[in-house]
Amino acid sequence: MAYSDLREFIRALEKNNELKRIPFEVDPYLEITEFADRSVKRGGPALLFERPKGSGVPLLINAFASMRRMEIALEVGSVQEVADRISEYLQMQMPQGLIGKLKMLPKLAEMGSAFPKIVGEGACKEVIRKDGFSLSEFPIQHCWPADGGRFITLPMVFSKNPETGKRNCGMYRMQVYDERTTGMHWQTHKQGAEHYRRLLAEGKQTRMDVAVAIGSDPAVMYSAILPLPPDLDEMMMAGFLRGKPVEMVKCETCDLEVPANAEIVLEGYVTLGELRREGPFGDHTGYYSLEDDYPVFHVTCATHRKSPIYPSTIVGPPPMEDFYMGKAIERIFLPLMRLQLPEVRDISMPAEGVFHNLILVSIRKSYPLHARKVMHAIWGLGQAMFSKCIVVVDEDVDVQNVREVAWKAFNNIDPERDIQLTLGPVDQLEHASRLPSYGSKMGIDATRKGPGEGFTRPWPDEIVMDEETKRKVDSKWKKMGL
Ligand SMILES: Cc1cc2nc3c(=O)[nH]c(=O)nc-3n(C[C@H](O)[C@H](O)[C@H](O)COP(=O)(O)O)c2cc1C
Ligand SMILES: [Mn+2]
Repeated sequence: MAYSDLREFIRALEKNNELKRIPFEVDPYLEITEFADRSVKRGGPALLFERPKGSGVPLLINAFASMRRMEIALEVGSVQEVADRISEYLQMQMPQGLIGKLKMLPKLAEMGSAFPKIVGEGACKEVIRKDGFSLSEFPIQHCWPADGGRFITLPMVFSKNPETGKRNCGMYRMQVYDERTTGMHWQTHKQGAEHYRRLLAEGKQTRMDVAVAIGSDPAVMYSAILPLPPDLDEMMMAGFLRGKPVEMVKCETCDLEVPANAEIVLEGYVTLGELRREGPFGDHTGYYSLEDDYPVFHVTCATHRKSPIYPSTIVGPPPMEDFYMGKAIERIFLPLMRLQLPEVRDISMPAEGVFHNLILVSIRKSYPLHARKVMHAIWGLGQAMFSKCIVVVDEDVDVQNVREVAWKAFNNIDPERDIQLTLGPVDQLEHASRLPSYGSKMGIDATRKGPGEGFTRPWPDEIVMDEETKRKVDSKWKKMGL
């Protein structure tokens, strides 16, 4: 019940034969990437590099890189159990109206006694270093050949909303510039960037406190990537996921709290208005994301366990570790999406669509242009707004089966009529749009059309063999030894 920290998770992976220790020296400069990439593509285990070149700190990678490992991380037999748990809470007292339903989200966490707890001390403070430390002590990967440098790839970045005081935790990569300075790659649409913008607009202070935790129990680490509504505390969601409140400790040098069980904590600040070139970085699109200007994180204090473990990941041509993390999000968030869009039966984000490029949706269609309504709703729904292409099919199509979707969707569309083009915000990693964060989207209505949509021709039936013939052939088939 509820891993106490990263080490306990590592032990669980090991017990399940899902982790391999690498006792010899491997270079965090490119080499670890090649190990991790090959391993994930071949369905191999998580890897614990005990001797990363140039550092005394072991490096863990691919800890979430399969559905089985996601299940171990979330302590379930199937990720669907988490979705079912959420559904149960949602069904307990269905509130009325959209606002009521959104208000239900914090309730969810409350019911699981998920509120984080502030505690006086934590293992993350076994060693406290306000001077004489360097980021170069950690085995921070240089992931791909044309990367702009070394990047911390699995950080939990904590900040506070200056207006509401609410905490946020997001996973935003950090490029190492020197011993105590990194980039802070929170993209425009993310909460860290929103906090930064508000503080800058207020004009009352010159710095924004930021704390970064690296390595914690898996529910806490995973919560950093969840597309939660703004001001919904990821630590509450983590508490709900692990079934036990997350223990937080106050930082030494800034007004923030971090998970007490963290392996490594970097405390510091971002100077408002200070930007620096960040990237390029071999990204989860399978392409290098281009250089751009991002805020700079100054580390004022590093705290860590006596012998910390540094968790990392790589992104690149799919599928990678983040695909499995995203697949679990797809399952866990479906009940929440269905609060507002009950007509949605299932959704799927195939690996090749790298999350934002493609989402397949099956719906129970009830009225003309229903598929368009669903598209527009998805384009207005949290981070689903990034969806570049949405394919909407009828409920009898299994969206987990990409071949079935392609077969039926291409059969069913009259392209001129069924394609919806629109403009909207696009993921900052999108490289094909005419401007950064500004681009078009395409929805394909591949549902069956009816007279209400001006379609009066008969619609053909799908080909299915009758049961009697199948039975007859079953026995003859066996007789033939086929
Ligand atoms: C491995 C990994 C790396 C990520 N890197 C970034 C990043 O550099 N910048 C970013 O804005 N989002 C990144 N994300 C996605 C965010 O973590 C995700 O959108 C999260 O929901 C943001 O949280 P927020 O809504 O609290 O800002 C990454 C996700 C993963 C799984
Ligand atoms: Mn958030």
